[in-house]
Amino acid sequence: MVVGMGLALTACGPTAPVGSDSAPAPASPAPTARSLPSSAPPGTPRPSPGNPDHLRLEPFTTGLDSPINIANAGDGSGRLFVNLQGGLIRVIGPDGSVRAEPFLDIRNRVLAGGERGLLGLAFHPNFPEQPRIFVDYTRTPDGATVISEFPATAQGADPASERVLLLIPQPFANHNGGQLAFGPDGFLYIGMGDGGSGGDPFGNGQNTRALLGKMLRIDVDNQPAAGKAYAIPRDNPFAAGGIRPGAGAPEVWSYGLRNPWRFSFDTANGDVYIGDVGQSAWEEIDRQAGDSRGGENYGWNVMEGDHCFRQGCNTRPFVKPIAEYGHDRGCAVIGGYVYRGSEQPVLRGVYVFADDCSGLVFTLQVDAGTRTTKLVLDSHRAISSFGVGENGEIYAADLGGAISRVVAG
Ligand SMILES: [Ca+2]
Repeated sequence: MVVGMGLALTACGPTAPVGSDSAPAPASPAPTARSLPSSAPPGTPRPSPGNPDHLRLEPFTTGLDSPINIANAGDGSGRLFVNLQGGLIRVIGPDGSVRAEPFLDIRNRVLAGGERGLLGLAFHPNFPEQPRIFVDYTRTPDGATVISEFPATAQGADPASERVLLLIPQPFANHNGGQLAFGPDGFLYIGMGDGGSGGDPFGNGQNTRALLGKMLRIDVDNQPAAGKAYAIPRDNPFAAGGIRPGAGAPEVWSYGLRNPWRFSFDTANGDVYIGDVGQSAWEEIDRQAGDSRGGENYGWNVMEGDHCFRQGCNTRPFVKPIAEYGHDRGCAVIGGYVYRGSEQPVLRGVYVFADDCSGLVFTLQVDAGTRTTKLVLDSHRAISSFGVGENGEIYAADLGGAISRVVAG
């Protein structure tokens, strides 16, 4: 558990950082106390072309205080921007060096610990011409989710110029979602958990009028809608131009989610991959096709993974996961990315994801159409998030403080 800031996750259980209510999982060794078994000494040529069935984590940087999100600015600088749970954004140079000055410091307004903190970051897709960043955090003192915009230069964002776009009350401390990402359509997608506790006691996942238990989609570029700080995309499923106008909140894009802690777009085709953290038995990956019109119902809290959560349920109305694994292999899925970089051709079209509790890393060969989950690494790390650099390389953050590049073995 993360008890205050700065402590590595050493075991996992009822208050795991990303939302499991399951029984405790095996403890992980201290992440930094162990060298990677397959790490080559410096200067050793990397095996080529590499083995996509045995990934490893190549050290990139260390010493960060509970890193939980990785983003890039798309500005040609080659930098990574890493959210620290307590409310800082750190800048990592292309050589792995950590800049002393934070990019943003909002520790004074972030409530952090457990599953709370500075959870998400997205640069405007036209940054720096559009000099704005967007963050998702749980605020002090009540833990409500705040989605905010800050003006930003290449050097940093001004904490005094926050503009709150969306404020979503959180009934419990856990299941806050937190991922932000712009889609190829230019809209901002927001992952929201079901509000917490266990079993979704308020039924938020299936309530299309609630903003909890959802993927939301908003427009941050056009004239705000009446009473809102953002515009509503006309073709959102419950908006005027959508498939079921008026049948839900206009911000809702898809629903039936429990805790979509991390999701990503496949840059090749716009498909969306959602890692939805399970309750007590099943962890799942959901996929939404790039040409979707929204409105998918991913099943929670009627289904958990591909199984009835409510006994004897009718499974037909729901979009089933493309992959799942049981709690014999972990307790909180960390959704990842489809590799579309150029340096490791052997990984092209491979979706990489992990489990926070067990440290296991998995892949799906999505371009090959397979739904078979393959175990590719036992990392012994508390992986909190994946991210991609501007070069398309995939990086992993772990709560022990490291950022590593994911490479074929
Ligand atoms: Ca589901």
